[in-house]
Amino acid sequence: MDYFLTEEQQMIVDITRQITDEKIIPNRAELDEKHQFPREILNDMARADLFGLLIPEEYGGFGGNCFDSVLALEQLGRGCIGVGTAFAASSLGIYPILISGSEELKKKYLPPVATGEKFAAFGLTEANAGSDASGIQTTAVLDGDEWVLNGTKQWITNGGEAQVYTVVAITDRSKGARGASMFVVEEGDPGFSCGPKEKKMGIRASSTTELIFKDCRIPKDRIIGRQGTGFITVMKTLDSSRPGIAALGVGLAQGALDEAASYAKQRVQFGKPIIAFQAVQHMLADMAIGVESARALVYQSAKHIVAHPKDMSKASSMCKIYATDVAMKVATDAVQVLGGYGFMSEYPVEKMMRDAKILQIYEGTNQIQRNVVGQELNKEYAK
Ligand code: COS
Repeated sequence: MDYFLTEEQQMIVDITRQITDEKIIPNRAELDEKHQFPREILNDMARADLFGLLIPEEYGGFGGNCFDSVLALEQLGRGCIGVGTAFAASSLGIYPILISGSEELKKKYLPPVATGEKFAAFGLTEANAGSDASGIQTTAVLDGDEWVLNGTKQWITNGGEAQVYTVVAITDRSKGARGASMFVVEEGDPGFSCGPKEKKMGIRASSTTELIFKDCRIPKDRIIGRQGTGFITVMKTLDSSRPGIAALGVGLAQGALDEAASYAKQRVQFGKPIIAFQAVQHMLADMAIGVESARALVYQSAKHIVAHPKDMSKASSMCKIYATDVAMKVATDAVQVLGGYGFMSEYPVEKMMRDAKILQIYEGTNQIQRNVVGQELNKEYAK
């Protein structure tokens, strides 16, 4: 369907489509098999200025918005959401600085991330704080001119590969959600290390590790925003980034539909290509309806967020839920259309099905997202 993109938006699609077709698709199986971080592809993306997409021009970026980012991530997701996640996690890592950081932090950290010279990562989750994000245990205590961090973050995307980490820690436990603050931690800071790479069901091209803080000392001015505003920054960060996860879902679903439809045209059984059988046609039709309706909701949600930045939670969660549930369903059905071949790793749909699962889990499970939508509806209908 035609979404009447502007010339600039079409350019973003064209650049990311080319990188996906030429660099990601030919290499995705090997990256998955070797659990290999896609550094070369990310360097290609840096040369195409993609890391600056969301960063304002005054800090060396392209000055794009949520809709631009959705267009880029959809294309990358069509190729491999492991690569797409590594790319998206760098934006996730700098959102807290963009949203709440001081001018000094912006000037120091945004330009090298915009050029792709440095990668970023976002540290929230802990062993006992997943959906219950305000239950984190990591602490930060002010000691003279330094903050001292202690604790362990879990399942952090780009862990061990990033140079800039935005991390949330408790600065005053008595204040609940208002007692958390965010900080910038750099690779090489004393007392900071990353654990080994986790072994995962999918998105194996992305790196996932613990972040370990043992009396990690960082300068006082690395706090992001005011003390006590960390949880709010985290919530706004996730509201901003979830449409990107939704876009990875649209891309993955489109890729799975493409594979299923082209297989169904060439696979002959009972003397006919299987696309001639209504059972297969109906599956493909439902997949296409899912992809197109998810795309429409993601695009519209992104446009709403650009126009109404103070009213993003519901749109962000709605599109994340819908597009990632569609991605899981379409990838599963694509495996079914390919039958036994779909179950084999020489066809890409098996990887797509494994990869799709994380979309329903990370950046807030789809169950928590339904709570967010429900709470927003509760507020709307109280008016
Ligand atoms: N934007 C701005 N502020 C927000 C907000 C949002 N989207 N959501 C909540 N807040 C504010 C609330 O207004 C409240 O502020 P006050 O202290 O002034 O009242 C504060 O944050 C606490 O909110 P709430 O009481 O709703 O927090 P809960 O502890 O109940 O948690 C959920 C709310 C479950 C929605 C939150 O913990 C969450 O998003 N969990 C999922 C985390 C996640 O995505 N993890 C993935 C890790 S990153 S890959």
